[in-house]
This record gives sequence, C-alpha cells and structure tokens, in this order.
Amino acid sequence: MMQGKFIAFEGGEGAGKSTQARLLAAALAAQGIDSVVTREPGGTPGAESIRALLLGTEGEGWQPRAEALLFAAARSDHVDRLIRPAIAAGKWVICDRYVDSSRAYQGGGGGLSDSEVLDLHRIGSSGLLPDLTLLIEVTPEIARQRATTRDVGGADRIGGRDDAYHAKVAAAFVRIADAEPARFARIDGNSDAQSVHMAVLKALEPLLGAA
Ligand code: Z5A
Repeated sequence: MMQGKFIAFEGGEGAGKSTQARLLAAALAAQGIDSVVTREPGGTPGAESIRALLLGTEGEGWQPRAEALLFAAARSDHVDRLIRPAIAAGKWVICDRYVDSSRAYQGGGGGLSDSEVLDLHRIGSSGLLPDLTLLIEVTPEIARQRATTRDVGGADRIGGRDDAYHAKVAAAFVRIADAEPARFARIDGNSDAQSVHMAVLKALEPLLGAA
C-alpha cells in the first residue's frame, strides 16, 4: 500500500486554516483520495484534554516553558495515535496547525529558542514533519474581522494576547517559511475562500501528481 501524505495548515488566528482544511478534504475526496482532517492542539482524546488545559481561560495560565511542553505532549499523543497510523494506512492527513505553530507562538511570541522547541518535537514526536506546510497569510485587519466573527464566546487564552504578541508570531511564521522553502508554500489568504482554495491546490500539484 502507498503511504499517505501529511499536509499542515499554519497561520495566525482567523486566517482561514480550518476552512481551507475542509475544502481540501472535499477536493481530495472528489479525486478518490481518502483523508483525515485533524487539528492541534487536539486530534485524540488525550490531546483534546490538554487543549482544554492550554486554551481555557480559567486559572493563572502557563509560563512559556510549561506551555511549550504541554503543546509537545499533546502533539506526541496525536502523532503516535492518529497521524502516523493514518499515513501508514495510505490516507492524507490534513492538520490544522502543527509544530510550526509552536515555533511561531512559543518561540517567536513566547521567547523560547527555535532549537528548544525543535528539541521538544524530536523527543515527543521523533521530529515528524509534514510533506508540505501551507502558511495562510492575511492582513491583521482581516484576521481581526474573521476572528471576531468566529469568537462569539470570546477569544481563547492565546488568541486573546495583545497585538504585539501576534505581530511577533506572524513575523516568526514568515521567517520559518522562508528558511525552509521546500517544505512551505506561502498562500495569500486575503481573498474569498474559493480563490484561496485554488492557490492551495496549485501549491499541492507536485504532491497530487505523485499520489
Ligand atoms: N497554538 C500554539 O500557541 N502553539 C501550538 O503549537 C499550537 C497552537 C498547535 C488554538 O488554535 C490556539 O493555539 C491558537 C494558537 C495556539 N491561538 N491563537 N491565536 P486554533 O487553531 O484552535 O484557533 P485559531 O487559529 O485562533 O482559529 P481558527 O478557528 O483555527 O481560525 P482559522 O482556522 O484560521 O479560520 P477559520 O475558522 O477557517 O475562519 C474564521 C472565520 O473566517 C470563519 O467565520 C470563516 O467562515 C471565515 N473565513 C475563512 N476564510 C475566509 C475567506 N477566505 N474569506 C472570508 N471569510 C473567511
């Protein structure tokens, strides 16, 4: 059996990652490709429990190192129990956020070094990386608008951090993507969902040709 592929969507909050993950799964299904859409933090019962600890707004919150360890622990469970088995079964895994979110948020935003975050990923998940990571980029104004539409119940603990934090995260995403052009595609997410989807499919052409 052919191995599946591993695709991740990354970007700031409200960029349209979840929307694009769903559209991609539907496009793959139309081509007869079986996929599983999942998310981080989360994707397995254990990782979803850690998600609640990380994003809930009760309590005093986590300092950056504890936060990075919790994200890495959730990812470890997700990789072992869902991502690796699905790829081995020939499915495409479409993941809404993955390790580059830890590099951008806990690294760029929280002040951990990139090598510290990658060390945790090596220990927790044997350093597994996606075949392609799609960075969806939108202006801060559009991100705010979309996140407000979505967050009717209020922002989560990390989404609710100040603009300076989110600007550092956005800059880190660009730095990371530009340093690894073979693993990343930067996608302009400012237009309507269908146009962004077309750009996503274009970026995936080399992988779709090989499927
Ligand atoms: N985090 C971290 O710190 N470290 C880590 O390692 C990981 C995560 C993995 C949870 O993320 C938080 O955890 C996140 C980073 C941190 N906090 N922040 N910021 P999440 O993925 O659950 O939450 P999110 O990224 O903030 O939001 P989201 O729901 O995933 O947003 P999105 O997926 O990018 O957007 P969307 O849900 O597809 O779209 C939002 C709205 O815009 C919705 O109403 C759509 O219908 C609309 N939309 C989407 N696309 C379009 C277009 N193209 N045009 C117009 N309207 C659109």
